[in-house]
Amino acid sequence: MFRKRAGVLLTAALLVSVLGACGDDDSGDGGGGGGDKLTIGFAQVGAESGWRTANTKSIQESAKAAGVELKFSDAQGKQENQIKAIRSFITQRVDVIAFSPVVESGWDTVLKEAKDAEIPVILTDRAIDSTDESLYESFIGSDFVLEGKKAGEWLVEDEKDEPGPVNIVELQGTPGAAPANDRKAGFADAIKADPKFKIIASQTGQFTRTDGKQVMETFLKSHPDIDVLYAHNDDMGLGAIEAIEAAGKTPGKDIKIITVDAVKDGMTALSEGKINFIVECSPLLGPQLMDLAKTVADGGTVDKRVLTEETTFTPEQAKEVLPERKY
Ligand code: GYE
Repeated sequence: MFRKRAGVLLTAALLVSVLGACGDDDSGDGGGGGGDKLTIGFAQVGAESGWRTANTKSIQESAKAAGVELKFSDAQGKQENQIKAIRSFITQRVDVIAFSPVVESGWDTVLKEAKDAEIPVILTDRAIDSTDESLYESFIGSDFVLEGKKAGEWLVEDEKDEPGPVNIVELQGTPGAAPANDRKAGFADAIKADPKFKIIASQTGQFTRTDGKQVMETFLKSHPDIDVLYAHNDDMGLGAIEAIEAAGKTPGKDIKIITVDAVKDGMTALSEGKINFIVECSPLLGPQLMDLAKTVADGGTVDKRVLTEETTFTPEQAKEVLPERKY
């Protein structure tokens, strides 16, 4: 289908170059005006966390390196803004649309519009909740359920000789976002076999430092007996550390802290023993996204699911890798 559109475009480009008599075009791109440079419209979630900042940088830098024209839009955490951005990319007739869905549901209508316009879509970082897999070409990103599981499994192992109860508070990501839903589910699954693990409070901290701090303050006020904090990202964990210290407690000792992401600030806190364990989630999706976009734009086939490889870190491991950590 896309080949057909490419064919139409090529014919149009040829017509333009003939009609425009632009004989002095020696750029070598053959398009008589840069017409065959791949254009990607990317609708980003926002700038809520260190992870997101690193992800944006990765996408922008790799677009530049790959000679791709990137139309970048920041949705400031709002689904309606992302939908608007996607519609504008359709109107501008970009070659490929990529986006990281703020929430999982509610995408079918706008993605059908992209499909009708024969513009391929690549989901980046987060999945959508739709039964129609034909609405996108590929989904590149992490396995968030597995990340939650790794967090829970570490805790189970770390507490194996303790009688319990182990009182856990949880800071969830943005409500309805795939990483919030899945990291919650994976963690719950890993701890469920032993009733000594009790999630005594669980609330969203919106993936931000400010909200992480605020919610942790309320947790600390209503629960004097918190043993563990599980935060769905580093930033909320870092905000919570401020609240814990302000309450006169020692993060990493009085309250064990587990987070997800492994961005530089998180890894620094881990190396200082303020966080006890981090599950890595890589934001460096740019280079693979460019490759996928080029392939789909050329009419090639790509894997429906491209999984990111990730590890976990203890304080000792954080100390080792921190000097070379790029983000
Ligand atoms: O973990 C969090 C960010 O979707 C994987 O979004 C991403 C998450 C990441 O705000 O820090």
